[in-house]
Amino acid sequence: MSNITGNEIIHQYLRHNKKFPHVLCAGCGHGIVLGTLIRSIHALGIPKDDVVVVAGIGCSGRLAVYVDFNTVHTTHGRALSFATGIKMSNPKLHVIALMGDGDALSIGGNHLIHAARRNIGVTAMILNNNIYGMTGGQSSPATPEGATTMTNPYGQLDHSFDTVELAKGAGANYVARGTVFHVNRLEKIMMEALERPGFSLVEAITPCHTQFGRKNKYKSPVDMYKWLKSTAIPVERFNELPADKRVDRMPIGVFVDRGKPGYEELYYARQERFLAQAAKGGK
Ligand SMILES: Cc1ncc(C[n+]2csc(CCOP(=O)(O)OP(=O)(O)O)c2C)c(N)n1
Ligand code: SF4
Repeated sequence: MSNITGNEIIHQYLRHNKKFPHVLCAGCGHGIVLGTLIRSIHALGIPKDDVVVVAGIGCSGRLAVYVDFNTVHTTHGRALSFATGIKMSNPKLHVIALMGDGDALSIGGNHLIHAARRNIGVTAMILNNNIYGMTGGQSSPATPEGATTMTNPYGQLDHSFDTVELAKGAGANYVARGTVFHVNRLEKIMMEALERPGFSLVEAITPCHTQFGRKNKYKSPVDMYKWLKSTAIPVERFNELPADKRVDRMPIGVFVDRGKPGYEELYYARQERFLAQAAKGGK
């Protein structure tokens, strides 16, 4: 049994001499998500060369540049388009798309629903901090109704997306939500998501005190982590609550686990069938 610690594991996967110091604010949850992803990949024994991390643009998008996998830092909202192409050209790779809530649900929303509908074998991770972090705190589709943001100083009027319900409705194969406060649970979810065929979506709730918290009564990172601790509840317990007790609680855990084969699997199986038919003279 190895005595190697979580931090030592993470250090084996970072681009130490190239990309540090990192740009994240002290207390940002994004680094915890990355650590969780690295430990999950390590625990599953997936070789570095078999992993492709594709990221969009945002503080979350920066994560791809720090890790020593195959990485692609793409354009805003398009991580899933690049990830789809990579998976289709080499289905053996573990393709992971890292996206912020703005990246995945706003400019990239169309790509998200169609990747889920198509069931492409990509693991999508949405780092939901309820805000556009990198560009200064504009509202995103995940900003809660009533929250104060740079673009909604009198409170957000529109409803926010429920990422889990959106992905479920679009047909995603595996849908789960975790938080960076509940790290062990998040790690378990990520391992499952990486192992599942087809399109897996993990929503990781991660605090941005800099752009979201300080305008919404969570001034410090600690306030935000306390909020995660008190709000999140396992989905099994959430489902037993009466409607009035569900208000302001956020279910976490696994919501969908359909186990359907991925698009690429069906595509290549069909291709093989056609090639075999063609070899027999098209019969
Ligand atoms: C096509 C395009 N539009 C807008 C931008 C500006 N932009 C950069 S990051 C970003 C939002 C990032 O928010 P989110 O995806 O939630 O990630 P976070 O920074 O919060 O991790 C925007 C609008 C861009 N880079 N490209
Ligand atoms: S602005 Fe927010 S999301 Fe970006 S690094 Fe700082 S805390 Fe993290």
